[in-house]
Amino acid sequence: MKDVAFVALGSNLGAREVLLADALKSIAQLPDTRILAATEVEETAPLGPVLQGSFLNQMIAIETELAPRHLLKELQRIEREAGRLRRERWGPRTLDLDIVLYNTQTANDAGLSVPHPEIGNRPFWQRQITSLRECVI
Ligand code: PH2
Ligand code: MG
Ligand code: MG
Repeated sequence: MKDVAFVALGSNLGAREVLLADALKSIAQLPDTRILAATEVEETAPLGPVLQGSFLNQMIAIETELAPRHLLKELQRIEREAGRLRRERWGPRTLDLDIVLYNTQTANDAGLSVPHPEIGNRPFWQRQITSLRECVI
């Protein structure tokens, strides 16, 4: 059965707009996965403890047959291909792809928490979720 997931895209290092656009293309090419809707890209002030440059953030709704763990694996591969290095937690990154929601499912194991634990702390995610829900449902 196909599931609907919301995936957040973020970048605050390098050619941010190009990195987000390329990520969208890579996600569109995942097996058994289709992009249903995408929000505008917005510039957001960095949240969290690290002093760093501002982010470009966007969110997409996808329909996918990949289970959450498999989707996460593919998203991490796309992050690596975008030159993502895992250095400082919460630090600057070329590309961050986070599963924010996956249907009504919840998961809470190593490296995979769904809904994303930061969902309540990011006003731009709240806006993006609302706007995607208007398109998708
Ligand atoms: N991601 C973080 C830390 N801080 N701030 C903004 N504005 N946007 C992000 O995507 C973001 C952040 C860690 O994932
Ligand atoms: Mg993140
Ligand atoms: Mg992440």
